[in-house]
Amino acid sequence: TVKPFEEIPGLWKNGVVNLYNFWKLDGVRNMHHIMLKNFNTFGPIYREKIGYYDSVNIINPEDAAILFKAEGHYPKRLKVEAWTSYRDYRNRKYGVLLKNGQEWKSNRVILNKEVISVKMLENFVPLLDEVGQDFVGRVHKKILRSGQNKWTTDLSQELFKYALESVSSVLYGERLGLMLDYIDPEAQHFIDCITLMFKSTSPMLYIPPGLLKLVGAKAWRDHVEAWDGIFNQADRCIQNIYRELRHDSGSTKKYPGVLASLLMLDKLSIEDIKASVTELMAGGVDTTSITLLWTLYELAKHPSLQEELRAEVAAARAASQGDMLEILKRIPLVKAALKETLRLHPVAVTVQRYVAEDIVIQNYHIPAGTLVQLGLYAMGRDPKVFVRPEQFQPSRWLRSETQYFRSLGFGFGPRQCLGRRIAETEMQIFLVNMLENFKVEKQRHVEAQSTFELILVPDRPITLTIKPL
Ligand code: HEM
Ligand code: 2DC
Repeated sequence: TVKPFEEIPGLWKNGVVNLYNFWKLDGVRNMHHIMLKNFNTFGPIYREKIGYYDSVNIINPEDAAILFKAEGHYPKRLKVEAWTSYRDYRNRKYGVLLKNGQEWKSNRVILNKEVISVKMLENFVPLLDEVGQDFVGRVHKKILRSGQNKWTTDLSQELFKYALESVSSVLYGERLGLMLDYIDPEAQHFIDCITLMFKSTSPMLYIPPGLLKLVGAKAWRDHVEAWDGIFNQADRCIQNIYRELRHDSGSTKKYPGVLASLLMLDKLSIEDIKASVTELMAGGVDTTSITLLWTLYELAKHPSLQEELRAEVAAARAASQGDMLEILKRIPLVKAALKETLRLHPVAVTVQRYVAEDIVIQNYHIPAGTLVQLGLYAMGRDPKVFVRPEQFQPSRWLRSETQYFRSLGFGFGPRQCLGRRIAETEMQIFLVNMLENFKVEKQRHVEAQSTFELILVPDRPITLTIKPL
């Protein structure tokens, strides 16, 4: 017989006491480790309440399948109140990230065609490849200037610029020029604001932003300042395109970018377009850059694997006469390496849904409306789910090992990451270009871990050495 909801193990009876203990343990930055510990203590399902954050947590792929089958027509993930509060405070529209229900669906369906459909790849790939080539050029220059025939550096700032340049070129069909020596200070400010925005969000998962605003807390002030910077910069970019479009209304055949396509399509209001394009621009920086940093880190730790990837890329290039769209169809191991990176170093610590209907997981009844979280980080490291999970082995994704609900780094279903196609393509193109030109090495002793700053990021600078082939 099915056990009642109240019997799910875990600490959920006193949210305030739990919040106090959580804070003492520096729980905010360790939320992924605490989840691991909780699954060890309570088993594959536990309930938790910290502050006002009340959830049921699961780890098994089979249970993930049950969760996503109950997500309904308008899947809803955890409401990040800091983000909605800012928009309410400044009277800005929610984009697709924050909308729910029918309004979310109608916006999302239109955005899907322009942003995540496979058809768009032929438009995106040339734009992204140009950025990839410019990145290679920039690295060559740095190596030359060092006078040592190598470049040793913490690449994160360079990768932020690569990611922003990439997503901007797809959104606006224009380059920002971030691969140059002198970059627009506004663009650098935008990058800093995104990092601050994520960082200042995490405490507000547990303490309502309304309260922090009331007492004038720093987290809230930082958060407002960060989003203000993000919206100002995005507004400037959007205004530019809007003005250009009025002057010559898209007469040329050249692909004009996501924003101009949406404006010409005329199916969403300008305010809706602005809101979602801003979210895409902000969502497109730290996510892909940090994933690429982790990938380079793993490839530096595994030199023979790095050679295997290089050989695959060389063969793909030869078989495709240099056509990048064709190359991308011939690099399964590179794609698997990115999957493997997201298994060990996911950007999102969980994927969550408020379930639309009553369900049964691990023989417990879970009523409709409950917030259920799949612990992505914990699942990726669970030996019951992945053979030798501690090892970075891209080939596991190419063997017959079952993949059933195991590759969820971008979420799942109709509410999955809207930027997924851009992210994947941008990262693949980055790796192709880098592998063809450079070898990546690291100092033996530094072992980086994840730390939670709303997204999971490396807990220390990752210093890599790049050498020409
Ligand atoms: C949502 C991961 C890159 C924009 C999400 C979600 C995840 C995710 C897990 C939630 C999905 C769900 O609830 O099922 C990632 C990862 C990335 C990445 C791992 C890179 C490695 C990007 C990029 C963009 C972007 C490059 C923008 C170009 C968005 C947006 C949503 C979203 C707008 C909300 C979609 C909606 O609610 O309908 N992402 N993301 N992401 N992501 Fe990404
Ligand atoms: C953070 O407990 C931990 O892709 C919380 O590009 C649950 C949670 C809810 C929503 C998740 C968030 C976590 C991590 C960051 C995600 C976000 C949904 C979208 C966002 C995964 C797991 C992200 C990074 C978007 C951000 C776009 C935005 C800045 C405009």
